[in-house]
Amino acid sequence: MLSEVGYRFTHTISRTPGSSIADGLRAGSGPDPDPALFLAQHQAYLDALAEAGVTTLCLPALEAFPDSVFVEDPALCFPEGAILLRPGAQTRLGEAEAILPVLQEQFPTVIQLQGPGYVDGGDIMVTDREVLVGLSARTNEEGFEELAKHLKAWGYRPRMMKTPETILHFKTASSYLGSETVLCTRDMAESGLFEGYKTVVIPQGEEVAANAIRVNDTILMSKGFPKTATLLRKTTPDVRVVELDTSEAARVDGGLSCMSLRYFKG
Ligand code: CIR
Repeated sequence: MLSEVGYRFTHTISRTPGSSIADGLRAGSGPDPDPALFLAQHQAYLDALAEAGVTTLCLPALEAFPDSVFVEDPALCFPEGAILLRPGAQTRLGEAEAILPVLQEQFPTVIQLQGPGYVDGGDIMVTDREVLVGLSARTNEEGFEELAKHLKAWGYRPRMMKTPETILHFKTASSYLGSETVLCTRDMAESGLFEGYKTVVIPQGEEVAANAIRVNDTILMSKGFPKTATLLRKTTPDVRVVELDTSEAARVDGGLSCMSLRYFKG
């Protein structure tokens, strides 16, 4: 197991947002994302990943699956291989089958969860010492148990957590920053979920900024949250903080982590 498995990456896989993105799942009832603007923001995201030192692979849009740009949810990737997950929303389960051939091309080993449980990648936080899995409306205990069996076989330490009820995914409100540090909302920090980790607590009113990603020596965060940007630059001075516009992904409850599978290939 790589000692910096939570943020040291050489490769990413993403998927172009389709024009069906307006049919993506969302809890609220705000305006639809603008497909052209989403595409431009997605390209800027891919450029920022490349700038952070990874080789990016971007798959063609899958119009039949409006949420398929959120490629983090149907799979989980490690240096040892990939695990095909079972997304917990009915309209998204087929995304796993669609990405399987790509994973089989990229990884010598691909494990496929058989069910009947469900796990969304957005509920999984890989830190440098364990794999935290938050139970949610999309991830259940049976899914966790099946995933945990495979993680343990590769030497990882899975731990079952609870995603707070008010949010979609565990990582909607938290992100791993490396060096045993988690960026998270005040609610998550105070819930005790991250006992044993250092926490960087998101300033009030900027909760959306909690979904960030550390990729090598760069943190990608959403634009428009100046207090969080300042806080991150102060608390992680050796890491470059890059702000990206994620307004269109946010309209369908997505953020930065959701738009890539990140992994290390030795
Ligand atoms: C969904 O509800 O599944 C999508 N509209 C958003 C998924 C965001 N994915 C993530 O947080 N990993």
